Amino acid sequence: MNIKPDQLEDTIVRESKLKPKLPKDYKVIVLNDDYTPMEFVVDVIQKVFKKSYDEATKIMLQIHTEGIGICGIFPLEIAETKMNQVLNLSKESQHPLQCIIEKI
Ligand code: TYC
Repeated sequence: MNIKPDQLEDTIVRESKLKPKLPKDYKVIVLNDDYTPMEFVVDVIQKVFKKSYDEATKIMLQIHTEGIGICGIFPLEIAETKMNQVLNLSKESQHPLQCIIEKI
């Protein structure tokens, strides 16, 4: 592109405005605690993240041993929804299970 100096600023502004914004992805992370039953965590992971029993069990054990586990990666709105689903299920059952989202 051959741009004269007086066109430069305009071109930069236009290009940055036109550039399509890529959606940013977020990790949905479930945290370990000492009280939530393992079966409950497996059940929540299966329901919210549509994982098989075996896959959900693997993730739960990873959280249990490492302290945290990634249950999935999604665009912001979906990540927030999934986090809130985990937190609501946990609250309903009076478990302290925590879930956060983190930008990649
Ligand atoms: N640490 C819990 C227990 O021993 C089980 C557990 C696993 C809790 C994963 C939370 O995200 C979690 N009962």
